[in-house]
Amino acid sequence: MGGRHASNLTYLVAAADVTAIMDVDSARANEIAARCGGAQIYTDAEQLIAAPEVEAVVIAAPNRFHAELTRECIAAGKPVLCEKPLATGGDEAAEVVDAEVSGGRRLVQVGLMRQYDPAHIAVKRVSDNGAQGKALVFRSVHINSSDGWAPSLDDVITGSLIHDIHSARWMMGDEIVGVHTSHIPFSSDRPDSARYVMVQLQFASGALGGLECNADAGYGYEIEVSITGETGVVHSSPLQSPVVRHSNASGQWVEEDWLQRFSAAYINEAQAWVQSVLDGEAAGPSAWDGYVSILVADACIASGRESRPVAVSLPEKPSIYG
Ligand code: ISE
Repeated sequence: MGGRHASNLTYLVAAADVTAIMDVDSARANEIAARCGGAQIYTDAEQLIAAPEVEAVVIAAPNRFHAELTRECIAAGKPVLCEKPLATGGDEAAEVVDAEVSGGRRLVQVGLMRQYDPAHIAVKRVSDNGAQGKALVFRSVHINSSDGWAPSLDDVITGSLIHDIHSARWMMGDEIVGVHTSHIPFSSDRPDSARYVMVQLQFASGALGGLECNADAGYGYEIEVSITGETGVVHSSPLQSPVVRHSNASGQWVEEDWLQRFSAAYINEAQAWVQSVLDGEAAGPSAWDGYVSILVADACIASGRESRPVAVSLPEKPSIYG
């Protein structure tokens, strides 16, 4: 992801230059720096964050470093785009929110990039215009391929379904107040693994939601979202590629992974972030959105482990988040 963000910021996003790269893999750091026109290589993330030539920071480190590095950026007063998840748990995410609130202004955008995906935006726009009546049910289907890696229930929820949790909140304009998780393990001797996860959502308005994730579909990568209203349904096309008819056959290319499926969303996300840096006002998915998505994810994990519905209670939203 760091390499993709660096390329987007160098070649496809206006008004930004990549001036510094840090990676524990020095060969990869040098390759990306060369690709970005000769950025300065750092071996220490804190030094990169503090560097005067660095005005804003993208964090695409392993998840366990996200919260700490984001707090470092906040302390340095530098805008930061932190890849999801914001943290590895609710308490750690709350510390990021507290640091930002203490500073008195938003500096953090979280990499919940579906908010910049044209297909998701179109579904939300149609639902918001009210043509289908009141929104009753949100659904998402997340088809992934794990390339032989058998993810745990925690991995699937915090690494994959975290996107769908944010989509549910953002697209419905509603808070999630209850979850109920079920899953199918990869094998009976790995009960904590998760090949298929289903989560039922309850929203504060009384609306319902359903999230599904196939962690190892074996054929490609697909994402579909839909909102059912009182008089109709609006849903995205699961595949973005054109339909090809040839030799008495018809078909579509199924994307390989999220980098292919969301290539435009990542560019739109980075351009919006750079514009927010220029404007001096953070926008997009906030640290609060990142925090709430993790609180919901933690509830989904508890529900799956204990095979019971789990309520989600949210603290009061600080005023800096609107
Ligand atoms: C990956 O880390 C992502 O963020 C993708 O957007 C998601 O679809 C995938 O399941 C995750 O593993």
